[in-house]
Amino acid sequence: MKTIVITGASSGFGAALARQLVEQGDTVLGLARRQDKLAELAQELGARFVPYAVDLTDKAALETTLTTIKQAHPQIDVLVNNAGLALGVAPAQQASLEQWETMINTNVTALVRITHALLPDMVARNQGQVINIGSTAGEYPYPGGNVYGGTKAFVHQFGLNLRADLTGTAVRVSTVAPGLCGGTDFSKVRLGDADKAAAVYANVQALSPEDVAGTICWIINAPAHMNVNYVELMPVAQSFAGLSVHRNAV
Ligand code: 8X3
Repeated sequence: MKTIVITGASSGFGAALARQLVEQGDTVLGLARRQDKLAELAQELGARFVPYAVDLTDKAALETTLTTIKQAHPQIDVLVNNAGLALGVAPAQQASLEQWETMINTNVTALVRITHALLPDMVARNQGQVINIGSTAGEYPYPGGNVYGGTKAFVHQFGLNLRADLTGTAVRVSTVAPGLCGGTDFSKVRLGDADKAAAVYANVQALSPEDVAGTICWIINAPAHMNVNYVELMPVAQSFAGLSVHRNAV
């Protein structure tokens, strides 16, 4: 039975994963900003879900929470860096700098800080696992993806580079990169509008948070000698649109 830290645990992939892990007997330390959502999940899942309300972009608050976690749970077996968000779909030349910075602060800076805090103990014990949530947006560019896709490309490469540094240890690192996935607040947050968000998933059988959580569970339960470097998931309904060519009217 493992002790597993999940960021962004109060909803979406994080909550779905917490449910599956508690169900299989693991203990989940769930970090999220929304205290009320965390409390609801704690009520549902019982003592094996331990909530930690914290704004991951607040450096001092995050440090305090991580210190508390490490004191209470000296052995963290798995870190799932799930918290992340997309804000806006405006082209780069019209995008909000504040939104760009918010995405970088959560998707990159917080992920790096948490990994930096928890990785050394895993290496010292020669046992542990880091699983980062990437995105198809980190592999395939699309209009309006600018900084969001950039942050996820960072996540993909950071995971591979961690593996390079961890050669010779038993610590594993994986990236799970989902494509179109419904049943979360992702598009509502990105587009700032419930109707526009609903339209993204209209008449499409998108991935579900449970699909993504099941993949993460499979990685966690994989044999200790096996490292899943990178898994990309898409619904069958999603595919590639090819490269665009702009032709000047002559
Ligand atoms: C989310 C995938 O396609 O909505 O990370 O950008 S997509």
